[in-house]
Amino acid sequence: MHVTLPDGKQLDLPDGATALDAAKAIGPRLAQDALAATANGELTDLMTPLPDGARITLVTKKNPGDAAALFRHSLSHALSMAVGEYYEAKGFPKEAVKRGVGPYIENGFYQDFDLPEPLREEDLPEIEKIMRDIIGRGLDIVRSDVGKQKALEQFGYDPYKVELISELPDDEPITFYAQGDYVDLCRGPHFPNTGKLPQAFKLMSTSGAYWRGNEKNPILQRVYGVAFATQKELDEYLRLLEEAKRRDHRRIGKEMDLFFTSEVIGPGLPLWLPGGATIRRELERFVVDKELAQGYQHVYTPIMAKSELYKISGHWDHYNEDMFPVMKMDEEELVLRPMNCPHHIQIYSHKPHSYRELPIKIAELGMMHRYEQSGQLTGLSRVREMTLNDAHIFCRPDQIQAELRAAIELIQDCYNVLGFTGFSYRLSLRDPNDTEKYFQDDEMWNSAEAQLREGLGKMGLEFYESPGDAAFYGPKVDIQVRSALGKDETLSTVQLDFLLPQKFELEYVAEDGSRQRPVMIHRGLLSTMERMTAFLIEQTAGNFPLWLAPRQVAIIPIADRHNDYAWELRNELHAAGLRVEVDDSSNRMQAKVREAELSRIPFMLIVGDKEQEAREVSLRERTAEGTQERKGVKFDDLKAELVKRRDTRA
Ligand code: TSB
Ligand code: ZN
Repeated sequence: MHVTLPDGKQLDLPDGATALDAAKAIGPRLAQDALAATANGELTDLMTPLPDGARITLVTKKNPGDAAALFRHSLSHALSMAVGEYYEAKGFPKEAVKRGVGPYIENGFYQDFDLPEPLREEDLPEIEKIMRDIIGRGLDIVRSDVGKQKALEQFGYDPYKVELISELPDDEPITFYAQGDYVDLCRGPHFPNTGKLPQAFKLMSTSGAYWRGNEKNPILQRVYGVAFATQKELDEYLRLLEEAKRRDHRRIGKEMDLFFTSEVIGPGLPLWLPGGATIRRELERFVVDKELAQGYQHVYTPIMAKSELYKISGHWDHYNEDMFPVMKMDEEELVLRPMNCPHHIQIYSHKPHSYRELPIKIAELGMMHRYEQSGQLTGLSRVREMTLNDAHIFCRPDQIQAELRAAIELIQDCYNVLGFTGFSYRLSLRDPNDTEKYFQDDEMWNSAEAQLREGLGKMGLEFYESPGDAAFYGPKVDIQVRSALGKDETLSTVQLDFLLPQKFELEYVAEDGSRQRPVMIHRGLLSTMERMTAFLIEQTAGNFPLWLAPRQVAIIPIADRHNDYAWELRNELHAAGLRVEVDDSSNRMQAKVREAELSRIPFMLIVGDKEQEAREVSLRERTAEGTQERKGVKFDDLKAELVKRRDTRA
C-alpha cells in the first residue's frame, strides 16, 4: 500500500500499515513526537491501519490540529481506569465497576459509571491523583480487533457493555483499546501512550445521567472533567468559568434582591421584587417612549382567548407543544396566549384601513405564557410567564424593506443606549423537511426569506443563516447573545410573515379602490422583559448605569452630628426624582461604605464636618474600572450632574 504526505511525496508501506509505521518510515524523531494523524482529513490514531492511498498528516505538539478531541477521549479512559483502581483499592472486585459511555465533549470529557457505592465530589481529587499516576506510568495504548463472541465473553459482567456489543453487526470486528490491565470496548481514536496525555486537566463534578439518556433506564453516575493541551489554557478556562459564575444573573438577582421564584407559585413564574421591578419599569418607560416617537400605537389586550383564535392562526397546529392546556368554562374553551399576534390582528381588523394609513404599528408590553420544559427553565432568561416588548407592523408589500430597516435600526438604537456589544445577527430559516413545524408553501417561504436576506444585505450587516429556527409563520432576523452560562439566546427578533394576514383574511383598500392583503412584521424590540433583564444583569454584573440602578445614591454621614445634613441632601435628591437612601445606622463609616459597595449602589456621598460647612460631599463612584473618588464636590453641581446623567441615560 502507499500513502501521500502533505508535500505530495508518496510513501510505500507494507499492507495494513498504521500512521505510526508511516511516521517511523519518515524518521525516528517524528515517530517519537507523533501523537495522532489525519487520513483524508479525518482524525485517526497511530494504531489504526490506514486506508490504502490515503493523504495523511501527522499530528504533533507543534502541529496539534484537532488533537484535543483525542487526548480528551483518552483522558476519559484514564478516568475510567482510575475509578476501577480506586474501588479495587477499597476491596471491591474488578467486576463491581460497570461502565456506560465515555466520550470527549467541548472542553473536556466524561465517563458514566454504575458503581458499587457512589462517588462523592470530595473523592474526585483522589481519582485525579490516580489519573496523573496512570499518565506517569507511560502505558502504551494498544488497539485490537476481536470477534463479537469474544467481546461478549470479556464483558459478560457488565450489562451496559453487553447491550452495546449485542447491537453491533455480527460480522464486523469489534475494537478494544487497552492500557496496562485496563481494557475497554471503544471505536477510538486514542493517543499512543498515556505518558503523552496532558496533565492540564481537572475533574469538575459528578451528576446523575440515565443510561442512554432514557428516563426509563437506570441512572448512572457521570464524572465530568475539563482538559487542555497546556496549563495556561486550563487556567484561562477555569478563570472564565469563575467569571461566568460571578455574572450569573440568578446569583446577582439574589444578592441584589431583584427577583425570586416561590415554591408554591411554581417554577418559571418569577416574582419581581421592588429592585427588579425598578429596572423593568425604567426599561419599559424607555422603550415605550422610543416606540411612541416612531409612530407605534400602544394597546392593552387580554392574556387569554378562545382556543378558536389559535385554531385560525395556526398556533393550534404548529405551536401546541408550547401552550398551556385548555381551560373549559361553561360552553367555552379558553387558552392562555403563547403569542400576542392574533390579538393585535383583531385590533387591525376592528376597522377598515386605507393604503394611506399603512404602516400601522400596534405595540404592547404583552404578557404571554409558554409551557417550557421544566429542565429548560433558567432564572429570568427562560420562564413560563413573560412580557414581550412586542409589536406587529401591518404594511404594504412595497413598504417591507423600509419597515425591516426601521425595525432593525430601532433595535440598534436601543442597544447603543444599553451599551451592548458582542451580539450577532442570525437569519433563521425554515427547515423545508420539517412539515410538522412549518406551514407548507414553498413560494411564500422563498419570497419571505429572500426579502430578509436582501434587507440584511442592504444594511451591510454580517449574519449567519440557521435553517430550522424560523417561526412557523415566517423567517426571522434574530439577535443572538451569549448568556453567562455560555448559552446562545435570542434577544431581539424581527420576523416577516405572509401567512397570518392570509389566515385572518386581512385587507386594506388600495389606491385604485381594490382590496389588498397587508404583510405583517412581528418584532420583539427588547425581547421579553424577563430575558432582557437577565441579560442586562449579566452584561453589567449588576453594576447598572445610573438610570437603571434600583438604588442610585447612598448618603453616608461620618458621625451622628452629620445626619441632619445627610437627610437634607437626601430630600433634595429625592425631590429631583432620584432613588436615594441615607445610612444613618450606628455602623462605622468603613462598614457603611462596604455595605453600599456590596449593594452595587453607583454613587456614594460621604459627608462630614468639612462637607457640611461648605455644602459639599465626598464622592465615591462605582465605574467599570473600579471606584473613583472625588473630594470637595459642590452638592448643587453634583445634583445637576446626576439628573443629567439619568435623563440622558448615560
Ligand atoms: C415578536 N410573535 C412574535 C412576536 O411578535 C414572537 O412571539 N416571537 S418569539 O416567539 O420569537 O418570541 C419573542 C422573544 O421572546 C424571543 O425572541 C425571546 O427573546 C423571548 N422569549 C421566548 N421564549 C421565552 C421564554 N421562555 N422566556 C423568556 N423569554 C422568551
Ligand atoms: Zn407576533
